[in-house]
Amino acid sequence: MKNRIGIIALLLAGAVSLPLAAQPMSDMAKQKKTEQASHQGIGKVVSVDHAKSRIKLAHEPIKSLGWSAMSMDFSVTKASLLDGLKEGDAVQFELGKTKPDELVWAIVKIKRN
Ligand SMILES: [Cu+2]
Repeated sequence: MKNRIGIIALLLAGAVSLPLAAQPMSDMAKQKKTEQASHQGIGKVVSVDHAKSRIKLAHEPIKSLGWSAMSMDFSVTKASLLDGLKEGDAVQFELGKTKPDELVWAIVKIKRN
């Protein structure tokens, strides 16, 4: 009798935990896809750190990442991407969501009203 209750408990635990275990896996797969994808952003240069190959941008919402508008730092793949960029410039940029930072691999000045 005790064994049977144990087996029923195991079956119940399995039935409950399986769907829960499947959830994070599909989220991880989705997240990996997002990280590899390229995303487009528009924003304004807040500051440029040429020595560290970093740029702070006040960007508009980026729907493909689910981001609202904010100011944040980005690393760039090449220091030369930052050449000619200065505070206040309007820019269009392309980024990937990587660890530990979002990485900008293309950035160009744009004209905005
Ligand atoms: Cu952001």
